[in-house]
Amino acid sequence: MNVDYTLYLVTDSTMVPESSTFLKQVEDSINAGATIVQLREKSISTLDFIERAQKVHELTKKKNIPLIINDRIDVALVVDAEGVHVGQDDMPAKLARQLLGPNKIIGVTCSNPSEVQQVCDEDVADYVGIGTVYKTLTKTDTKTPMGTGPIGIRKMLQTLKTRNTNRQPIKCVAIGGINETNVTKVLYQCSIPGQKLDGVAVVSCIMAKEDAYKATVELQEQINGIVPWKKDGMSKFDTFTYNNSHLEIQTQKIQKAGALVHHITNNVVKNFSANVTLAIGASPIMSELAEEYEEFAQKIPNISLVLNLGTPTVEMMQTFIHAITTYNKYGKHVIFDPVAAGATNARLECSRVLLNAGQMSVIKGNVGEISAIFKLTSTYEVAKNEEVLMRGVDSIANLSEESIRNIGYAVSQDFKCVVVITGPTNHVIDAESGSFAQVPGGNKLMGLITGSGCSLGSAIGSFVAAKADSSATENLNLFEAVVGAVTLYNAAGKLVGTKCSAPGAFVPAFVDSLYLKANK
Ligand code: 3NM
Repeated sequence: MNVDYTLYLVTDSTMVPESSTFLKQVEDSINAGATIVQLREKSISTLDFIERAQKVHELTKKKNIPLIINDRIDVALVVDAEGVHVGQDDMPAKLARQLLGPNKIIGVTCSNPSEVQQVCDEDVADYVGIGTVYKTLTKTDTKTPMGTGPIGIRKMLQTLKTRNTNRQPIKCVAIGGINETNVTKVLYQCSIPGQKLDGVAVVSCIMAKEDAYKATVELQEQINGIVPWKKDGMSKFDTFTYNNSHLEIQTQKIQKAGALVHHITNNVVKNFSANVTLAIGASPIMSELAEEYEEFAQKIPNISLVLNLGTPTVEMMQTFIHAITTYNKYGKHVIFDPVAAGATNARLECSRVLLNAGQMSVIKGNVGEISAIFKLTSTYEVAKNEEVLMRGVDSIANLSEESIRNIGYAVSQDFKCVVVITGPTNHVIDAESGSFAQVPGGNKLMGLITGSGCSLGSAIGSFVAAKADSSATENLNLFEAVVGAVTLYNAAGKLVGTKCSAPGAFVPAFVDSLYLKANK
């Protein structure tokens, strides 16, 4: 049976609005385009379950879509449903297969890579339901009640991919907290090269809606529509050599466009970062007032957001999340600096939460920080690189340039963003287009002043914000904008290094140097 898992409706009779009935919700959703239905009833009698299953089966048969029964193999057999779905504590899939024979669909709930691995090893299931993607009120006893986010889903997809290569694939749908506002994000972010979701499974965003037909149509439109998360197109090249004539074009554009860089950054670098932004020709906004973010992101055309994890607090995390979702909503670029992500597990967890909360355009860090983020990628378990040492903010890892680039590539691939790894040589990587640039470092005095790394984020923010100027004729892409920022920043550092021998005087000289280079 060729099953379409695209929009998988899982029923729940407890959340049907008063204005409707259970069967009407299911029928409306089927008529509006649900592609497969699972009858999930946790607290009704066997007799009622059978009657309900028979009625729902009439509806699904009319549309020629499969009916899957949750947990109850006996009910599935009685109504001759097309399949069953079992959880980890239900009847083992192997036994279900023995009872149901080879032609029925069997699905299994999985919450982590080892559960997926087990399904792969047993090799009797047709699909896995992987979750919980995001926190949900529908099922509160899941193994990951706060949600695995796309990061956790990608790790499960990696396990599935290993099994699926060159074989009849086990299909997969994601479940948990998916709705019309995040479905395109889920489909975009929950994918790795060679393995994507076959669909999404939803309960409340259809069953609890006043108009289940409209809710289903809306979801289908989102699923079939243009993915707003997609980055702008990029040309293909192996190693990108930055043309200095681009720099002039880009810096002029920053000034012409009135680029604004909204920073939510750490207490140590605020002043320096604001000065760097101004020197380049953009304007800094240092706002931690969440209430104004909607206005910024909606009303200011050339604005970007720099998120810096330097001095995080519990309250700041909420502000960060609000900022990410708001800037994502309006398609504005977010630059993420996971400061000291490798220093403590708590900081890595902050990074995980933020990376799960939305889509970053750029992740920038030193080798230690990007190596920490690498742990969150789907390839980490496979590639476990024992050489990678993490010791806080300092880049101490003795990694080869090739290993650094591979780590950056993995991060870029999973998080679908441009990655900048700073150091004596800076690496700028975009896995999607296979673009890679090496930018020579600035000056070693940059390592002796606070904020030289953080303020590179401001430079990137300035270039990336200006890139959004649609009136400009030059079509420089995101990757090129980032390379431009890294080039300017380091060239300015290098220039100062020739005149300055100590860190104190370096700071003002560096701001001047940036200004002069950007205003040539
Ligand atoms: N299984 P909603 S989450 C039935 O994580 C179910 O395995 C889950 O409901 C899992 O779409 C879930 O309303 C409920 O968030 C999902």
